[in-house]
Amino acid sequence: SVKASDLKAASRKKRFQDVFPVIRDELVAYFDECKMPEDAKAWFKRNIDYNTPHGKLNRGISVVDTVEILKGSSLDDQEYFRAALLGWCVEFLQAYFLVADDMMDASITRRGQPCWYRNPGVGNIAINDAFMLEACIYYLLKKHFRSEPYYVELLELFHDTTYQTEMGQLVDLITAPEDHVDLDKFSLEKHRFIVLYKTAFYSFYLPVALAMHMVGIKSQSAYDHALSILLPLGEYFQIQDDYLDCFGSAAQIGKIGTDILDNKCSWNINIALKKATPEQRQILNDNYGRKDSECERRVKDVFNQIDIPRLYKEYEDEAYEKICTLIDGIQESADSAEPTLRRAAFKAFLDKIYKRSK
Ligand code: GPP
Ligand code: MG
Ligand code: MG
Ligand code: MG
Repeated sequence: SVKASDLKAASRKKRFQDVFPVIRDELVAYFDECKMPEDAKAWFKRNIDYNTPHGKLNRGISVVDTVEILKGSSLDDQEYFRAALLGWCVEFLQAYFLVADDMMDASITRRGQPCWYRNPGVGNIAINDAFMLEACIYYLLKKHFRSEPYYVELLELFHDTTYQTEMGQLVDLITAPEDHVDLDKFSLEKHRFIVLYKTAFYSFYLPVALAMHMVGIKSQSAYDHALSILLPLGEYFQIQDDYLDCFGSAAQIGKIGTDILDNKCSWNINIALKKATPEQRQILNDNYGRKDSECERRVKDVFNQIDIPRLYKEYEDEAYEKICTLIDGIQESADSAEPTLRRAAFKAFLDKIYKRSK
């Protein structure tokens, strides 16, 4: 049976998606203003349409959800559009990262379709297409938020989180050299650093902080408090991503996992290294990070012997408990001059990802 909460989530997603063509048309209209050639305009539109709207949209929708919860009442059409526009800016940032990440990770599919760079005639043009997806963010912010008192805060937030994500991506990449496998370089501490930077800031802190600016929250301690909950939430999310890379189904996650082939410092390998017998460790040393599907299979066999799926379920329960405790620590004060943090905003975000299989 279809649950009422699923129907509600579906209609919220639909409302958010309905904003997308409006935003896309604004971006494409600027190409007309600039007298860009028709073929360039068509390319840009195809880039946006292919790479931006087909994901789960959790990050984007969370901006809207959080604005509503913090404001404490539903949004009128204009408020909804502006919150959704900020949400779509997060989705443009995500699109930019993914187009580039798939080239760096030599991935095959994304969101159930070929990675953008693998489309006929695209190839390295995808590098410029990624930059253009990023540029869309600042075009939209300028057009719609330039006269807001928090405009500079929005700009800084996007710039800072982009920088943090790139710092995390740097460590992710240099910890996974293509030509030299050294599992001694991996550790759960290293993994934690990578995932906080490459994922948690942009996927969790950014959407909530945008919403906080929109409803007029100025106190730095409120942002710090939000961060202290959203970083563990982001860590949990990326551990799910790492787990699903190996144990999820491609049909569900919409992408074919590459972490073993790519020599990634992922959660699975770090847990396996902690538990492996000397014999298993030798198999991992000999087969991890080799661009060979037979080697990949041998690594997966060891992961299964160690029962990573069971250890993951244990981790997931612990992480959920820990994050709930953090959320419960929020003091909701009604008599404050500006809106304050709300437990429901964080709970909504947590519930979107708890026990996800895609
Ligand atoms: C997720 O890593 C991190 C990103 C997508 C950020 C990329 C950052 C850039 C600066 C390009 P992942 O490779 O595990 O993601 P996925 O599994 O979706 O490929
Ligand atoms: Mg990747
Ligand atoms: Mg990557
Ligand atoms: Mg991954």
